[in-house]
Amino acid sequence: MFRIEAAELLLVRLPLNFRFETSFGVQTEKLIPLLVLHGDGVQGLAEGTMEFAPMYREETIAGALHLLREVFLPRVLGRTFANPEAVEAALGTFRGNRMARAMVEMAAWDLWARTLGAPLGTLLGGHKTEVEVGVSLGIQADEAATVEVVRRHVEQGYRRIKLKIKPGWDVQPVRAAREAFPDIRLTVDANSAYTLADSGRLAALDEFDLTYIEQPLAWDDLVDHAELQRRLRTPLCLDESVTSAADARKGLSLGAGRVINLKVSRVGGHAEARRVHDVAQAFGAPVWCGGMLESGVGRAHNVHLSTLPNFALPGDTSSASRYWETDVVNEPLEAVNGLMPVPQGPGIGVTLNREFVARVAELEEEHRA
Ligand code: OSB
Ligand code: MG
Repeated sequence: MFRIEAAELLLVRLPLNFRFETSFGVQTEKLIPLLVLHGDGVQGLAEGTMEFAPMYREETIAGALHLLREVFLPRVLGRTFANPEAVEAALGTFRGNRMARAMVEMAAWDLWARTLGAPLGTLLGGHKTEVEVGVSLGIQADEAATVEVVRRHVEQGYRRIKLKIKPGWDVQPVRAAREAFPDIRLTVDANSAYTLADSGRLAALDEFDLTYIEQPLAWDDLVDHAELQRRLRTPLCLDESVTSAADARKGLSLGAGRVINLKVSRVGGHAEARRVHDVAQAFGAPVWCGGMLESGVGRAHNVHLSTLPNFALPGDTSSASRYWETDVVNEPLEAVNGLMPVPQGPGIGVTLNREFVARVAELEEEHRA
């Protein structure tokens, strides 16, 4: 049992250490909503991964702040819950907006785990004490820059390199990276930039021994992905278009992909993420933990979720120091030789750097029943 006494809603802006270009745009900073749920002497932390503009999926920060203030937080404040699934159920009547709902659900998991004094991963059913990680590398200026940035991350020990691609910039960077590094685990991510009419161009990637091609087609599509998968040798990996265990079941049974990029926030929280994990396992499909350029709060959640057994491929949860000069948490989250240690304190195992957060926060609100 735990009670949700109060909530803090924070918004911080962090400059990124690198320019991150994807098929949908360029990011040089990250605007990050944080939620702190206060219980009996413990706090639960979560991070929103929706963005300022609806470029990845449809959710936005403004929409999430509105829903948290006016709809979701009023449903949980001042109430006692048996477990985090009961918090999920309290928001279960609402449609969509899973990243916003996930903030409440994930903070509840952290609060509950801290109440019990157990690491979150253990409560989720995970056993690993470190998880394999790769990196997601943005679109570079040319082939030489691509090879150079791949080299740097291979040397750091990352276990998989993912290159962002878009129409007109796909075979070129992949060929350059593959020729320079014949043996690395290499993947690409198109963030929904192609259509079925491009299947010839995507089939040209078959010769590069990619572990998968991530989300080539529309963000809300499963049917065209199934048709594309029939035309390719390379497995497809679904990201944007899986927001629930039901989507995972439909996608895998249609043959829309053979791998799932599992982002806990995209599917509405840890309970649903575990269901997606289990559905994929039943289909014999591996999952891996995606990222949304999270601060230490979201990153720690991701690492704990990744301790479940069917996270069989390296995740995007690379070292926090790649992203930021200063993180919002006190504890370092650093991979060594491509292995990220699972923070071993209670809950997600990291704590807010309150002094830094107060300095960079653009919004600080307290909500009570
Ligand atoms: O598609 O996985 C994606 C970042 C923002 C939005 C979507 C995606 C990504 C990444 C970055 O690939 C992964 C990370 O380093 O956190
Ligand atoms: Mg992706």
